[in-house]
Amino acid sequence: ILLCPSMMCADFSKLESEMTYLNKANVDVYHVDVMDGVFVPNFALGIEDLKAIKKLTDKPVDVHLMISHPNQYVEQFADLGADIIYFHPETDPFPISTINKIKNKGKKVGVAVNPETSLAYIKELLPLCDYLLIMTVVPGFAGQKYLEFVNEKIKDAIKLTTQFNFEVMVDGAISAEKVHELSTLGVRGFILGTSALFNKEENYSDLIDKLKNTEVQ
Ligand code: S6P
Ligand code: MG
Repeated sequence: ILLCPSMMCADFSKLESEMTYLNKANVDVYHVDVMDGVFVPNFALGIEDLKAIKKLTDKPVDVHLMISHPNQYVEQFADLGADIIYFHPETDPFPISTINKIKNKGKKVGVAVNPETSLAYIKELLPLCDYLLIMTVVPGFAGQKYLEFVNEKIKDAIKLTTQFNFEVMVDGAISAEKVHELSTLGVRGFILGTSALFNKEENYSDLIDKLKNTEVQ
């Protein structure tokens, strides 16, 4: 499984020490939430934050673009060193062009979908993406409640992975129990925020080791 710390939940007043501990823990991909206050009613990380995170690690970094007009910005994020670029087709009139821009930069393509977006809505994109990021909360804020109705879509998406070449990732209120339950179903990656990783008594390495041990053999 891939475990991806959601960096908007980290303490940015001590980013260097946060990243030192996360780097030592067995995390796989740093998850950088970018919000524009338009597509979602909040602001989160941006270009300067991505640069700082890149400086502090050699591990892969993704960007989750919760912004309008992602087509205009994906190349800039690729140039800044994002290894996986997730965009929301709900806000993109040119999703195939966006995918091609990401691919031409040699980066991995991630399609991110809101809880209410169906797989039918993105059927043309499924054969073209490397990762499908299924939101299990309405994007915008950390610390929300897991939306159980999305489980049906997660199961349907996993079935489609036999036909196409993408992996299923989940983002939103992912607890240790959810990592266990969903990895058993075939979900590959988990974005970890306040539910499983940040603001806990236990250190990052121990938390991550425990989560990795829930992996299906
Ligand atoms: C939400 C964002 C997510 C959150 C993550 C936080 O808009 O895309 O990546 O940061 O869901 O995790 P949690 O466990 O606090 O919901
Ligand atoms: Mg996210």
